Amino acid sequence: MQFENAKERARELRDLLNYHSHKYYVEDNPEIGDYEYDMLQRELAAIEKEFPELITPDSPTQRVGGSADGLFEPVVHTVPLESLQDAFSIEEVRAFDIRVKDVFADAEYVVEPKIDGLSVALEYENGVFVRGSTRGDGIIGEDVTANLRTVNSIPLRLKENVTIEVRGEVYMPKKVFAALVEEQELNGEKTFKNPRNAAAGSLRQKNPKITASRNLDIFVFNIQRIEGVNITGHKDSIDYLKTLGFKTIPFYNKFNTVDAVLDELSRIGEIRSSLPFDIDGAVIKTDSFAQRAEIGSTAKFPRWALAFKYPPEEKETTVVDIEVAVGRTGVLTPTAVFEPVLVAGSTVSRATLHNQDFIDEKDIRLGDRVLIRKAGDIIPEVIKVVSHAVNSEKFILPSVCPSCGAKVIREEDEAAVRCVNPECPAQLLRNLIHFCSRDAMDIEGMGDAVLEKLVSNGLLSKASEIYTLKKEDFMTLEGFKDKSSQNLVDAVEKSKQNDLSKLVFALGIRHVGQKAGKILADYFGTMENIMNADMEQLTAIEGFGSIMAQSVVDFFALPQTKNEIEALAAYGVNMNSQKEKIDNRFEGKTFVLTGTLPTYSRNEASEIIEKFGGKTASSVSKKTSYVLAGEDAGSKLVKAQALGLAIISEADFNEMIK
Ligand code: 0OX
Repeated sequence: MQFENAKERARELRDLLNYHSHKYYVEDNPEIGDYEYDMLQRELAAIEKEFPELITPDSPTQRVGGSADGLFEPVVHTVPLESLQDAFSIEEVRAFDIRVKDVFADAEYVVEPKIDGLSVALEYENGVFVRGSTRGDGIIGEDVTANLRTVNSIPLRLKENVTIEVRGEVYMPKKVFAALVEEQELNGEKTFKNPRNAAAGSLRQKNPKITASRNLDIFVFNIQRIEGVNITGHKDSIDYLKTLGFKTIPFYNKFNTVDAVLDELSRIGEIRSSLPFDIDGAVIKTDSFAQRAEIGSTAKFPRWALAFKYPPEEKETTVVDIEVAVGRTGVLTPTAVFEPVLVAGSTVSRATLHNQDFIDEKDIRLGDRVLIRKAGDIIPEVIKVVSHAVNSEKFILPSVCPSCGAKVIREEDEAAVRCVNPECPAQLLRNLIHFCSRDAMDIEGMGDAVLEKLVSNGLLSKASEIYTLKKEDFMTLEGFKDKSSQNLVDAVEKSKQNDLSKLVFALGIRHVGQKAGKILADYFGTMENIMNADMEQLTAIEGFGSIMAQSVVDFFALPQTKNEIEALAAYGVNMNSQKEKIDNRFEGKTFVLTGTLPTYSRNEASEIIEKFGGKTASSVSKKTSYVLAGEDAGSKLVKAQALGLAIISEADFNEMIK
């Protein structure tokens, strides 16, 4: 394609894609299907690949993949992002109205939902999105432009070429949150507590691809500053933001009496649980900007606005059972089972009771009437006991493991009661599931169901036995044929080559997660060295506390551990770290790689740095020790020069590692 034609078509495609993206993400009213959209996007990407000079910052192809450089740099807000005075009662709302009406008897109010997310400022120059930042303390926030670009409802170009800064609330829709928590639970990861934490965590990712995968959304509700446009009231300003292409706060009705405001507050309270996003209240704002200026602000809040907070919805129900389950680490976890009740939009029938201390503190007993709510409107919890059942008794966790019958123990300073029998079947199955999971030995196909069958058929009683299983063993399982059995044998075989870090994590040592597994493997190089490590050596490792160290020492002191490791080694499982240390000459040093090096790839250079005990980081900061720069080094080099850092070439680097 000729350059001129390409230029014209690229412009056309950008406009088309922006139009359809707005229809889909902002208006929720798509005109074309996903397939057609993808085709247009692909065509634009192809043109931009051929003519990179045609890429514009507002191109829909630029949502993900922006550089992480500059991420989280401080941003001084030109107009502070103020916070709101809270009110919890009708009286407080009436008092607010009296204060406002005292200054302006004709004041009108806008009532809008208070979205439970995190506030951000979006800056546009001549209609193009140039920077986005978090609220921070209202005065200084952090630059999260690359991550905000991935939020599809944030327009990269506005429908008018205005220079404007707006404020909005980034949030995670309830459905997206529920799916994310489910995935985190499945992967055995720590789960986010509520959609707000999830949104905040997702926006502060170093990798914009992760943010993109989190499906965040936004509601814009304020003009922070604007050039050359005159708007006199809040409602008009939101109408205008909508015409620019923003996804605006979903309802913002105007009222002139406090009674009408109170009615609106109850209306929002009633529909709250059916909204697809979390709100933690409603905001009442004086509409007229001139009146706002007169009414003014205190040191902390504007006097012209108020946040009315709804109490979380609470319901009463009966505890019909308290189930006790044994986790992979042997911890006994009690769960209350209720008569199902509808709370905050969904039916609740279970809630964790955490541990004996939690049960004692609230004195929860079988048959009790209890008050429950959903924390963060999602996770059910027991608030308190309303009344005990007649003839009820205190609930005490069993003294023996419900799975194997072994006596359970409660260690000092620990809330948890634990079964420590290493042969406990409940732990066995969970240990095996963990052993085979993706971040551990990554044995594809060895999921919960297969392992459960192998255990119940008596084919598996410890992890090392996985390596003795034959094709015929798998073929005894229901639904397993020649091919599927062979696939499992191959997957088991392949896992023998895993790096030591995966095996260390797979062993399921208490307090040793994936990261600690890698630290141990990288530091000691071989399983033998790890097994022989003492407290002194372990606590000397950065990032390794005494609790972790003690747990490692205790684990390897067990005779059954030694037997397991010997068996695994005998079956050919790799016991060495690919990252064997040469020496520690780069200890405490951080390298940043930039540009193309004459001989090493980035990975090769990083491996070498790690072998000498150093670290690599992706962005330049004051903490960087060396910037290893090759050809075409870009902004990182400029920044390194500005900071006066040591900049070295590959030749210098080779000298250092001689
Ligand atoms: C929200 C929200 C937050 C503007 C002036 C003081 C606070 N979370 O939905 N803040 C504001 O207003 C700002 N409005 C909102 N709707």
